[in-house]
Amino acid sequence: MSFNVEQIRQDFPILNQDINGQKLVYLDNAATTQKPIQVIDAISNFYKGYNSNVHRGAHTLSDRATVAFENARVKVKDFINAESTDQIIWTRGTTESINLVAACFGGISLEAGDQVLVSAMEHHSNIVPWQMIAQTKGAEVLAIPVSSEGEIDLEAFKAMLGPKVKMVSVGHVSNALGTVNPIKEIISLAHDSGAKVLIDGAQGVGHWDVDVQELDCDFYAFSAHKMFGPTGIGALYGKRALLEAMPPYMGGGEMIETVSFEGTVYNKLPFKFEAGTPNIADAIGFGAAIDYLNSIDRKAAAQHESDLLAYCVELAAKTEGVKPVGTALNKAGVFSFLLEGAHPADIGMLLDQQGVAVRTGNHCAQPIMDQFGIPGTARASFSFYNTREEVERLFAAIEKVKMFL
Ligand code: 7TS
Repeated sequence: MSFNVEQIRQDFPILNQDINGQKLVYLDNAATTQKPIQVIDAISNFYKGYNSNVHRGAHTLSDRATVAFENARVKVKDFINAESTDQIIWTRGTTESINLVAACFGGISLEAGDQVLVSAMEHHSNIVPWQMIAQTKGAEVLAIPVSSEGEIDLEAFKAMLGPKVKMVSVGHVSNALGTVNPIKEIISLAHDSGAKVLIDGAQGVGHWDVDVQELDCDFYAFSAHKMFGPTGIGALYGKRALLEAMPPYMGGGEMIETVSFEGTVYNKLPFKFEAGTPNIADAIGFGAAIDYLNSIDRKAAAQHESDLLAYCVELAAKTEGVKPVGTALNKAGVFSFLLEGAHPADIGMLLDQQGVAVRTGNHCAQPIMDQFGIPGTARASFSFYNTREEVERLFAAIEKVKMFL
């Protein structure tokens, strides 16, 4: 296994195009990563060759679809080292995974006066579902303080823990700032205090190995589209005892064993949480994305991303007017920044005119932007298919933005 960025780029046909007259520089990987041809082919081959509904056992195509669909679940299970495929629930993505836990686990575990702790830099999808269930239960959602560098204040966190805290829900990596949180320590502290822990892995699992058993998290939520797979599919890992104790999320076909007006018996795990015809094609595409990740040297890929970030920080320091937002010691390949005298939306538009795609705004993390007293940032986020030349293109484009403004 070797890692060669030029070779890797051949797998991503979308990268090889001009945008607004310039070669595309795609630096919006935290929003969604691009898809390798292997994933695109897996989805296309499903529709061309064996599209059929699953778990019906009705005919050969249905059997083929079921085998591929369940095989994808095995790939996800192995990828995060879950104990069993029973503990891998297909969802539409991180957002749905967190909503499921908030509604179903929050529904049975939260009582009036209880507390849910999230960090102050969470994505909205790891804040709002907790607020929704807390409101119906008379519980409250409290923010664990985050420093001006973008690091969770562990001392403050320890002080907040206590018998009222039933759930701690934090991101593996902040999408807005790039901070890699000390989740192992957070999980262990929360457990010592009797709380359960959900890790929002949207920005984590695509970048380096995640072992849910070693982490000992109670839930881990993630999206395929941020790890080179398709949109509309993701997964929730949960500890078996918790998933068993939780009621279903939605009712319908697939999630039942028997239905009668006298009483319905729910299906076993994982199907209890999978009402309706699932997203079969994209689950298979997700499996292909995992095969792809397993086929590259992931350690070298992670090192490459980290080198790109370091190069970006180095060039930023030499560029007058650029102010990084989020300077934690342990960071993933996310560079959020402000440019003196420019609104983030204008930066994004002017970079786009030069073929450079970044995201601007509050990155669905409004509370931390409010804390910093800014409306948002421009954000370049790197993947292993990005190059040093592309980082240089970003800063050359920023120089032009400065001239325009
Ligand atoms: N959690 C984090 C940390 C995220 O970065 C995102 C999406 C989500 C949850 C929600 O994931 P979804 O797949 O269910 O939408 N983050 C971003 C982003 O940074 N730019 O666009 C989406």
